[in-house]
Amino acid sequence: MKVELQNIEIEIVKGDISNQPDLDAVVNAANAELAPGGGVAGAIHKAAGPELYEECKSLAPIAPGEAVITRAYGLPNQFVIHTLGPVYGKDKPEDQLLSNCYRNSLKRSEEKKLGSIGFPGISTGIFGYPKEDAVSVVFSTLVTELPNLEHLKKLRFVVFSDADRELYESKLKEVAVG
Ligand code: AR6
Repeated sequence: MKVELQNIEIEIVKGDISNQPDLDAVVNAANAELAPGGGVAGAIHKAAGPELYEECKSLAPIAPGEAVITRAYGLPNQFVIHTLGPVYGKDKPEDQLLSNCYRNSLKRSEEKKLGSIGFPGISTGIFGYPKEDAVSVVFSTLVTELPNLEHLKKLRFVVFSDADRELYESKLKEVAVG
């Protein structure tokens, strides 16, 4: 699904965040140490190779809601933006921290004048954030942030299952209708 909002193309795609060759940057659902882990972080570090963690070490640790940017090494993108989502039930207020992840990732992207970025569902895997609630936070943040984006032309949400794709699509339709 593809929708244009305020001159930015918003896409929902089922796929692997570590294999999005047409995007300038992909976002990593990182851990505080910016180390390779499971899920998204595992896939990103595996595809990028060990140099990524070497660069990450100098930027860690990060706090929930923060985002930092590195080169992408073996990934087919220019940059990786690493953000630490809240652990659901532990890091509070979780909705604000999750919103900060998206806002700060977009800030890093704008600082580098990037034209395209891909996001996974931050916190919705190992960190346990309920998907419906997370997607509501994602789109309310997006609506607030879109007017601040000068360089971004394409924003892709990369989801891992058909159920997640349908959830994102139904929320995006609500936003697109207004
Ligand atoms: N591409 C796109 N989406 C994916 C992929 C992939 N390759 N792999 C998983 N997902 P998670 P978190 C989905 O657990 O909850 C790590 O070990 C997945 O279905 O990667 O923020 C880190 O080191 C889920 O919906 O991130 C941290 O310790 C979403 O992406 C911790 O897990 C996020 O799942 C971060 O946990």
